[in-house]
Amino acid sequence: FLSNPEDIGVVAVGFSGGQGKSGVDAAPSALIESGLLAQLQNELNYKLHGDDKVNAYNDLVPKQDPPYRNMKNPGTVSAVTQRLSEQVYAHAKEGRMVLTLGGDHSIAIGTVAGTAKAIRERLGREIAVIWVDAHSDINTPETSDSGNIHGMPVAFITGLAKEEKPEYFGWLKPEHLLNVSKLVYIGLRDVDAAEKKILRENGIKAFSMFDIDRYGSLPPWPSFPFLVVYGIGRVVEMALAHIGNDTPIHLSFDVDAIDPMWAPSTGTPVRGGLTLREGDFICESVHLTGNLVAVDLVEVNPSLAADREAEANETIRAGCSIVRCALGESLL
Ligand code: B3U
Ligand code: MN
Ligand code: MN
Repeated sequence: FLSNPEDIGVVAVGFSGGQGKSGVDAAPSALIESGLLAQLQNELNYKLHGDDKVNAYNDLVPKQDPPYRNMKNPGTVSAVTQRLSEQVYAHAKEGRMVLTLGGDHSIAIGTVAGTAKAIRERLGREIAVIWVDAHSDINTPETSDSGNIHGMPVAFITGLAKEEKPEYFGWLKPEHLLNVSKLVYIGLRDVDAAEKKILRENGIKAFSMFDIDRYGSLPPWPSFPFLVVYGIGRVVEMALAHIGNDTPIHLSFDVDAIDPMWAPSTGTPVRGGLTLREGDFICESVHLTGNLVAVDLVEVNPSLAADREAEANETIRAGCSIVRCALGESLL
């Protein structure tokens, strides 16, 4: 194990400034109230560190925060992710696995920066990131149509988007960054044309929903034609092979990777996604490597639901399942 297997640092991030819809800031408390942390403690026997109070970072919100290089709320997101990177760093430096409950996906600028730096210092190793998402979140400020920073975190943590000004992500230093060769995506199905170009030009490993389907196969036994072998197993195998054995893994899980059938309450749902089982399977497989050093769960938005109660609860349940699987719950 690359982190103390029993110790988890929890950071609850009630932040929505990386995109335009309110409500995603209420996810950490909803997840916690549904019993997630209690289960980790009482059923999975983890020792939790850090308070279970939700960080709102209101002290960091500048009075005015005009767009910069086309980014919305740039000063706020920069300041919040910088503070978050320090919180995550402090846990990871102590050898704890870090669980971050978001919040929109812009917060991964902070979480990945924090683990990358801590693991470099503690183990002298570069981390790998498995980014599970319907979207690739790799727009640069210039390629983004929306200006929403939750569509840009990967560009910042890989250094593909550069900025000198410390108040606008210039605080990101080489020790915070992720090597693009150590990044792998699973679940993509809504990728902007400019993002596809970035993925191609940088040779970034990505498994889309199409890949998950096409690596599935019919069984070799003609008498059981109803048995299909699903592609997720092979995709996860290839993803793990790409980042290499015994590489510390940061799992950044956007709940919108899961099909809206199970996770409807999210800012930008996209149909044709992972089944809940496939999402859980990814997490279980990553847990089994023994190399997991950090998990983010982001983009749960309990207030975005046609039938508020039922859909929000389903999405929270899906999020809790994802986290528990990443922490080994379902393995015997
Ligand atoms: N690629 C689009 C849409 C998007 C990205 N991430 C989410 N939506 N959740 C953008 O805004 O950059
Ligand atoms: Mn995302
Ligand atoms: Mn997404």
